[in-house]
Amino acid sequence: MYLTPAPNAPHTIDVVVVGAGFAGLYALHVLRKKGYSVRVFEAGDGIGGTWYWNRYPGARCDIESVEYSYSFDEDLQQEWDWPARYADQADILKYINHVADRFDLRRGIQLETRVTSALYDEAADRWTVATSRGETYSAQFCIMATGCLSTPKQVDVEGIGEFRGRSLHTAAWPREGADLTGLRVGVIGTGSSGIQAIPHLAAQAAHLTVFQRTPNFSIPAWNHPLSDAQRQVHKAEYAVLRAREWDSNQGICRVPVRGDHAMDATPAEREAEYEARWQMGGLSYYMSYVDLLTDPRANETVAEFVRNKIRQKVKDPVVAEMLCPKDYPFGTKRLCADSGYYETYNRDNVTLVDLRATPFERFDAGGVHTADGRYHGLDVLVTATGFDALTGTLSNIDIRGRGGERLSARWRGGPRTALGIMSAGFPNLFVTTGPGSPSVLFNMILGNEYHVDWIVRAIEDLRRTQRRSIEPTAAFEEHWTRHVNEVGNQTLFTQANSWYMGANVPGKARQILLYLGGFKAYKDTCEAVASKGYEGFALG
Ligand code: N01
Repeated sequence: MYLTPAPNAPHTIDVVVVGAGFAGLYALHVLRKKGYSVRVFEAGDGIGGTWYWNRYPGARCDIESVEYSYSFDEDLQQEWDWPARYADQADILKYINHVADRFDLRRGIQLETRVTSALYDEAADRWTVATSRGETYSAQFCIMATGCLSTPKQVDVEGIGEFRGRSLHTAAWPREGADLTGLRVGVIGTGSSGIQAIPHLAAQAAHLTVFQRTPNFSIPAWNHPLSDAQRQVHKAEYAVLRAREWDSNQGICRVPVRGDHAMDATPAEREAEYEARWQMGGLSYYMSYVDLLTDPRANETVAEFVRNKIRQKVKDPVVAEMLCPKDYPFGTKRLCADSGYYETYNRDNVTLVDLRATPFERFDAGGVHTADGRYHGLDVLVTATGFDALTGTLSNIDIRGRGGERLSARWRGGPRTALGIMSAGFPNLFVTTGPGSPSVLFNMILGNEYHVDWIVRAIEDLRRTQRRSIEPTAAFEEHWTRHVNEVGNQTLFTQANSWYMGANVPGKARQILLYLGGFKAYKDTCEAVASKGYEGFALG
């Protein structure tokens, strides 16, 4: 509870949470149960974070829903029925809304409110948080539950503004949908969003032109509805499944996890393994041989296996080769899970344009000229160009810590964090699934639960020991940032121009944004830090 402040005085609360996605809702739930006054600010006019904004046709989770769901409440697990193996965007949003109602969270959330700044007041050891509605809040703690993929990257193609047809971004799809029936549609971007949307766009449009800069590896999702019997089996297995997830590196445990090396296997054994993973579908290759993402020879064996699958699926051999990724290692751009993606190129109304061979030359009101002299007339241009991931949203908020130092300036050469949760000079400011944590390489829902639990334990420990603040030492932050980079450099991830490397946004520092040592090692470190009285952190 907080008292209504005098005019122009800030509202005084314990914790400000920014973002009402999976992390923000869980933070609100846990903190409120422990008696803290909390306010969650959300820019959208609904809750759900990434699942609120990304409502493009075909948007669907690429982790099985029985795993991609909250684990913190057994009753919630038992009462919720997932309709399909991989839930679509609408069903995930329904689930999030159910959680908000079930735990009475809505009264703690302020929608259509963007946090514009967070300024640290050193004398008071508090954050002054300003919102787009002109309010200010004074809070002892700030939790940036802003998500990893929440600032869409607009397409950076010169002259694209000349196009006068309809423009749509997959991460800002109209709530009422977009009827593309009978229209000439172009799509730029063949990452997870594009690959999920393209079969749906092709089914509606009169003609679909896919402008591809880099092909991606995509594995069939083999999505299917779940029967009551299957749901009952899942519900009975939850306790065991969750225990395994918390003890795993990826937090995905419904497929076998291997610990051996592809290069120790015979070609026939590898072929059998890759075929079995193909039949399991989705992201299961990440749980296959441990050397796939560290040894280029091992990586090439699986890359060629998947390329051959593409060649088998796509009838036109020229188009098939255009769709085969060849200039970065398999899995170092996030694998996609698709439903009928490659088959879409067998349709008569779909054209694939290779932008590497024939780049855009000039947009005009009705379409675009490419370097081979062709003109592509378009009514609608869909951009599926991704996000300024992990750091973009935080940089867009004016966050200033000790001495007025801006977080965006401190991170200009690449983010520097302790455990991916805090940054030196920014006391009591926490980030969930932030840069330098396993983040998107671990089951995101569990990763958010883990971070919220760690943060709330730190807040409780401060209260218990009558301290006011926690902040990493510069030395520990330096150590952790170096460690994240050293581990990253032992993998093949650094060879791809991916958003994992910050390489998708012009001008962004190229640095691995994720901790690649696996969740198990990461969790052990976080637990050791906490149990040693927050070793590496200064308690004020
Ligand atoms: O974005 P991306 P996304 N000219 O960055 C292209 C999660 N997600 O929204 O590779 C031409 O992957 C760019 O080309 P290139 C998931 O973690 C999950 O698809 O830079 N092309 C690339 O093809 C995913 O990894 C789910 O050469 C341009 C594409 O745009 C993450 O979100 C579903 C260009 C961007 O791909 C991001 O996926 C959807 C330009 N100027 C998303 N600029 C599921 O759960 C960019 N591109 C299933």
